[in-house]
Amino acid sequence: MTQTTDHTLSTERQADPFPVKGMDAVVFAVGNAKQAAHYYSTAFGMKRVAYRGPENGSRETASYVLESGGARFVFTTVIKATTEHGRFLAEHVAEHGDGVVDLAIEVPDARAAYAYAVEHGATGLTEPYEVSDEHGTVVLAAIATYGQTRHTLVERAGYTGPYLPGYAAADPIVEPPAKRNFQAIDHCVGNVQLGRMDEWVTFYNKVMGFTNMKEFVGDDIATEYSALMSKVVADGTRKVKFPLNEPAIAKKKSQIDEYLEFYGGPGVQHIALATNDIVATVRAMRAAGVQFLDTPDSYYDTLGEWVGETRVPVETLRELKILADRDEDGYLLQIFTKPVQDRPTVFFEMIERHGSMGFGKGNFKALFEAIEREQERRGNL
Ligand code: TYF
Ligand code: FE
Repeated sequence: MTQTTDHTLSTERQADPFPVKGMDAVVFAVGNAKQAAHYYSTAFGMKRVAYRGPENGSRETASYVLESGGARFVFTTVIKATTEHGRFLAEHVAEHGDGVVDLAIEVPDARAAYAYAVEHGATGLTEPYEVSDEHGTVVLAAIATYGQTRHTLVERAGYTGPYLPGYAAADPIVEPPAKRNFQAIDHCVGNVQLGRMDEWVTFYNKVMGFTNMKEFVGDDIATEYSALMSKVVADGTRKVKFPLNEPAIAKKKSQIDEYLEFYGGPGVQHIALATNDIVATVRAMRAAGVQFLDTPDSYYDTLGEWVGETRVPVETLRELKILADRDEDGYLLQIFTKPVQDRPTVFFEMIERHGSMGFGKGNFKALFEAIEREQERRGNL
């Protein structure tokens, strides 16, 4: 009996050396978390569920926890830096502007995940530790990834509180929309320096046992029009997907170079959010003032010929500037916001998948041309 269980466990471990449950949270360090939380509530339709700040035991930082279905964002700011962590956050905002400090991953066993990662070459930032309150116990650990970004490994083991011990439940900032704009984090993209993409792909292969997905932007596409190279790594269940970009030496200045220059190094470029009604989502977000990249009409003139039947008529896609792509598994609809802060750094993607596991390869030309038009408007091309 015991032997059978042990055997099953060990073969599961062999099959997936680094089991993950999914993305736990995307943590942003920002200059003004109160206003960021307001923007993501009113413009993205997220719902505040928890808060931690001077009113409940944190004199140094204020953090707002917002959710939309299974997607969780945390906005943290420094009120008065007194510890190393506070100084780190303050410096992060000074150097990078508003950005992502942590792509937190939920794991079934944080101690095992941390041990595996560090054994396979990860830099440990925080050794596993327990935090408890009346809702239960959580185990946390953290490892470093590209730039100043980290992965906190979160073991929730039945924890029932609104976020983590130390956080109090909090009311929504505004009444959330009747229909949410998105329900999950689809993928999180990192920009790394020229020539470093493969090192980071290998990092995720070794440290987390992530495998490469088939979609990538190679030399051919890079020099033609994209000015970047890209590969995607994912966990065995494809719940956590991390594309990695590096600049390519092309005719024009790479959008990745623009990011690296203004972010001050590698970091998270975009977060893709999964929706099951991209038309309603884009209408609601546009009405709330979110700006999306433009797509020329000519894109829609030929779209129907190659993309085939989609849930949304081409005329509606044209009206809202939504992109579509098809591969052997199905199709996807996607759209990209402009950068959401003054620096041309972090942006978002809204994505509605119908079978396709890809990232919109068929749209790379149209998309990268749209990004370059924006780069030109900023004087960075
Ligand atoms: O995540 C992806 O791979 C797609 C395509 O700067 C993409 O969303 C890649 C690079 C980029 C913008 C979008
Ligand atoms: Fe994407």
